[in-house]
Amino acid sequence: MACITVDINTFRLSSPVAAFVGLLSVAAGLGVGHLVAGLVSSRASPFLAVGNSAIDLTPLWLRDFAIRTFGTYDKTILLLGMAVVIGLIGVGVGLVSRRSRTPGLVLIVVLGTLATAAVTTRPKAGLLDFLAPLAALIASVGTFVVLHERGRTSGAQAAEGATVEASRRALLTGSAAVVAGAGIAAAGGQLLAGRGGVEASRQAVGRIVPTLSPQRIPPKADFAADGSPTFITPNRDFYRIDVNLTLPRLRAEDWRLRVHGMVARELTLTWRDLISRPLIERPVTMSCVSNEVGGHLISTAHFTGVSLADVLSEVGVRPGADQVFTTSVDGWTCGSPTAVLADPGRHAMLVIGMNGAPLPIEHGFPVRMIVPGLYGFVSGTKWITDMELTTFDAQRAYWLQRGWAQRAPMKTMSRIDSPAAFGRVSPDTPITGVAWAPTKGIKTVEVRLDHGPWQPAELSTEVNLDTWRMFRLRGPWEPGHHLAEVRATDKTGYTQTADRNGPIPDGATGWHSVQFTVSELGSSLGPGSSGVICVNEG
Ligand SMILES: Nc1nc2c(c(=O)[nH]1)N[C@H]1C(S)=C(S)[C@@H](COP(=O)(O)O)O[C@H]1N2
Ligand SMILES: [Mo]
Repeated sequence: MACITVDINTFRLSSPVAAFVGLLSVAAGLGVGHLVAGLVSSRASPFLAVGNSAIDLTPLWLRDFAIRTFGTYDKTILLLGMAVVIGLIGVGVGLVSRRSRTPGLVLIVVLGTLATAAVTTRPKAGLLDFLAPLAALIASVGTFVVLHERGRTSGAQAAEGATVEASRRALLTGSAAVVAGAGIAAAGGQLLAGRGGVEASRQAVGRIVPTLSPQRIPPKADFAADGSPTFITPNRDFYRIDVNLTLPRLRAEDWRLRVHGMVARELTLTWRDLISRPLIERPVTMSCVSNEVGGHLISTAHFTGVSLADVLSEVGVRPGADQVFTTSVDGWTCGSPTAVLADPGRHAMLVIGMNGAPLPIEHGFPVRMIVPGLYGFVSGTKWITDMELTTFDAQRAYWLQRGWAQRAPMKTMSRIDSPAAFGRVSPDTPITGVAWAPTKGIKTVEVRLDHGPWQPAELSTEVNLDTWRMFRLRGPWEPGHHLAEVRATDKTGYTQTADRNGPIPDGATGWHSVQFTVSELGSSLGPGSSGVICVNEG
C-alpha cells in the first residue's frame, strides 16, 4: 500500500477555507468587542468607533455628496459599506495565511491597533473603553489560531488520504460555534447598550405643556391639499441630521447643563430646574446648511422650552464674549453668536418639547438648543450638556474645523413641491410649494413658466416671521412640456439670487425649477391631478 507523506508544516490551506477562517476571526473580534462595549460604554465598540472616526475624518465634499446622494440614510450606507470592507479585510487575513498563520496574526494585530486608536481617540473616551478593543483583539487572535489549526489538520489529513471525518467535523463545529458566538455577542452588546432606561425616562416626562399660552396655527397656513408640505411637520417626518451612528442615551434625571466661561455667575441647570421655569412654545422652521436647492432638509415644529435670553441674562455675560460655545454629551460642538442668543426678540430656546411630546431621542432628548434663523450646525445642539461663553477666536466648533462657515444665518429660499419634477398633471393643477426667510419673513413669491414673465403667487396665512410660508399659483396651463421656476423676496426687500451655489460653506443659493408635462384633459393624470379629491385640514 503506497503512502504519500504530507508534512503538516508545509501544507497550505485551500483558498476558501483560508478566507473563511480569516472572515470568522475578524467577525469574532467585532462581536466580542461590541459585547464588552455594551458592558462598558457604547462608544467603545470597535465597529462603531471606526465608523464614527470615519465620519469625523470624512472630507467636506464627501460628506456633502453622501448627504445629497443618500439623504438621511447615509448612516445605514456607511455601516453597510464598513461591514463589506471589514469582511474583505477578513478574507485577506485568511488568504495571506494559507501556508503560515504569521502574516494573518500580524494583520489582526494591526487591525486591533487601529480599532484601539479609533476607540481611545473618541471624545470623552474613558480608561475602561480600552477593554472593548482589547477583548476584540484577544477573541480575534484566539479564533484565528484555533480555526487555522483545525483547517490545516483537516486539509493535511485529506491530502494523506486518511479518514477526515473527525478533523473536518472539528473545523465545522468550531466555525459554527464562532458564527453563533459572534452573533450572540454582538446582539448582546446591542441590548446592553440600550439599557439604562432612556425610553422609560422619556415616557415618564409625559406631555410637555407650555406655561404661557402658545401660538395656534391659523387656518390656511398651508396648501397641503394642493401639494405643499403641511405647516407643522409631524415628529416622525422631521428631517434628522447628526454625526451619530448610535444615539446618545441621556436620562432626563441625569441631565445637567453647565453654563460657564466669560460670565459673572456660573450656573448649573438640572431637569427639575428647567421644567420649573416658565415654558414658552413657538412654531419654528429649522433647516440644515447641507440642504440643496429644492432639498427636503427643512421642517417646522412647535418647540417648547426655556428662553435662552433669560438664562444668559441671569449668568451675566461679560463684555467681549461674542460666542456661545455648546457641547453635546458625546463631544460634538457648536458655536453661535452671543448677540443673537441674548436677544429676547429672537426666541432662542433650550428646548424640551417638540409638537407637545418630549423631544424624540434622535432630536436631542432630553434637551437641545433651537435658534430661529440660524442653520442647525451653528445653533441646534442636541443632547446639550455644556454652554461656555467665550470668543470666536478662542474656540472652533466641529463643522468650522471641517471647512464650514463660522456664522451661518438661514438664507431666503423657496422650493416647488407640486408638480413633482417630470410629473404629468392636468391643465388646472396649481403650482405649489414653500418659501422661507426665517426672522425676516416672506414678502412675495413669484413663479414663471418657460422663462415668461414672473407672476406673483398667492401666499398662505403668515404664522410668524420664523416659519416657512406656502405659495400657490393657479393655472390653467397649456398642454405640453413646461419649466416652472420660483423665487422669493423677503421683507427686507431682498430677492433670491439666481446664482446657483452648493451648500458649502454657508448654504446653497439659486432658484428651484421643475420640468413637468401637462396632459390634455381626459388623458392619464398624475399626482396632484384634479381627479383626486382632497380635503383641506385648514
Ligand atoms: N449633538 C449634535 N447636535 C447637532 C448635530 C450633531 O451632529 N450632533 N447636528 C446639527 C445639525 S448639522 C443640524 S442641521 C441639526 C438637525 O437637527 P434635527 O436632526 O433635529 O433636525 O442638529 C444640529 N445639532
Ligand atoms: Mo445641518
